[in-house]
Amino acid sequence: MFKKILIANRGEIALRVIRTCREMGIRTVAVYSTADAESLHVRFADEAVCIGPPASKDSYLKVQRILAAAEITNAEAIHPGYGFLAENAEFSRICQEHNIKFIGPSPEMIGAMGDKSTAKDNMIKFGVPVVPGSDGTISDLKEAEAIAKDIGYPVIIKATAGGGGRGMRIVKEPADFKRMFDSARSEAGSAFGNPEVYVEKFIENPRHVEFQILGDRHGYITHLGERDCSMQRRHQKILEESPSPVMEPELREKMGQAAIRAAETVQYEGAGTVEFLVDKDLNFYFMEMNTRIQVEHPVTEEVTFTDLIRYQIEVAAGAPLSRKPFKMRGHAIECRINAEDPAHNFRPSAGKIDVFHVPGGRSVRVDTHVYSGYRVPPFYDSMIAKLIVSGSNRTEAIARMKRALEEFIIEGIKTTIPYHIQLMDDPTFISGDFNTHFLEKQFKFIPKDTP
Ligand code: MV4
Repeated sequence: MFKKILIANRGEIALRVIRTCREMGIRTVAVYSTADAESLHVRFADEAVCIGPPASKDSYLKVQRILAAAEITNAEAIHPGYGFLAENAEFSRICQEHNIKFIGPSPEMIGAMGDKSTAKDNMIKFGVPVVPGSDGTISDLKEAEAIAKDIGYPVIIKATAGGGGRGMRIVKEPADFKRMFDSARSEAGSAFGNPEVYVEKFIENPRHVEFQILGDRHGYITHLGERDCSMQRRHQKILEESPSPVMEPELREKMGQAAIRAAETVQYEGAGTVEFLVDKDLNFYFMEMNTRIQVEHPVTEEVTFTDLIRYQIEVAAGAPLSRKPFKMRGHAIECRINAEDPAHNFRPSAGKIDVFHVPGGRSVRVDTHVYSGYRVPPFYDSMIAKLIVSGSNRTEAIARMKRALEEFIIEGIKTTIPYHIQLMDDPTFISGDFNTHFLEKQFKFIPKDTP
């Protein structure tokens, strides 16, 4: 087992990794920008190395500085968390070359899954269901229009290098196709340096359901059930839960096996997530595979009684996974608490937190790096805490979440807590019958007593 791990990240996920390392008796090295000197990941790590000024590109994305920090502290492995360098093939390769174990995907796995059209083609070869569409990418307009006509409108054009909705266009009718095709290609070109797009049938009102996967070096791959991430706004997840309200044992078995096959296409090692779209008839389609630990991993931990970071570290060290299937029990929900003002179009709200009181009680978990007196820096993403609750069923979990949100006191900055409190009372959320468009098209947040 590793004696020392460097955590190439900040915020709650850096702290999350440090916590597991401490429980495993592994020493930790934090890296931080000058804006994060007062963050808890710096305080709770055994050692900390300042790697530069606030801007991510000058600190958390500086490969050479992070490697230098690992070398001077004799760290044997690097955990990248999520975001920053977590899915950077170059960083993964350079770690390999410096004999530092990257606790994440190999450059090959990042390459195979990072290109969405290639990933989709591999899925077809391995019998994983995908949305009907073009065979690979297409650059010829006439050819693309013919395919769109063939699969039937509406269609969606997607950037092969994309993700998170960029370079994506929904086309309702043939008259719009040329304009959308050109703009998708040009947006993809400037955003990703790769204009290639592919076309597929647009699935109306889908749910986003993703499976947590673990693979070991010995070729064994298993899943830990699903998370429903349909509660999104502008491609940002707001709330996640496990199990999915639409899941039944038979569907879980089918989707779980498809997710395992998806991971097998690249002999996946480590923790990963296979995303599916699920339509109203519960047909499911592979979307993409994320080769990292995700923000929402705690809901899986709470229903499977596991520590996913521990598994990541163990399989990176070469340990085999147990062949016993994971069991799920109860229901868990996570609300992302962002330093944003939901009354003003979610504008960022950085600044000093005067009071930070976290909820407690049974089955309530708060993953956060902040505390009373902490200053939220304006340079990074706005998530300041994750509130995760569990219960024996969904109804109990919702009631507990509402109670915990009401106990959460954050003064000095605006947060998304009031938005989540209203969501807990929404009949559509409570019914479990919602899709990825619900938050933007249906849910209306009504600000209370804000000037
Ligand atoms: C789709 C789709 C409908 N049909 N693909 C959005 C980001 C990327 N991960 C894929 N996305 C979508 N792909 C087909 N063929 C609808 C979406 C989509 C979406 C998916 C998940 C969560 C929120 C979404 C919001 C809008 C569109």
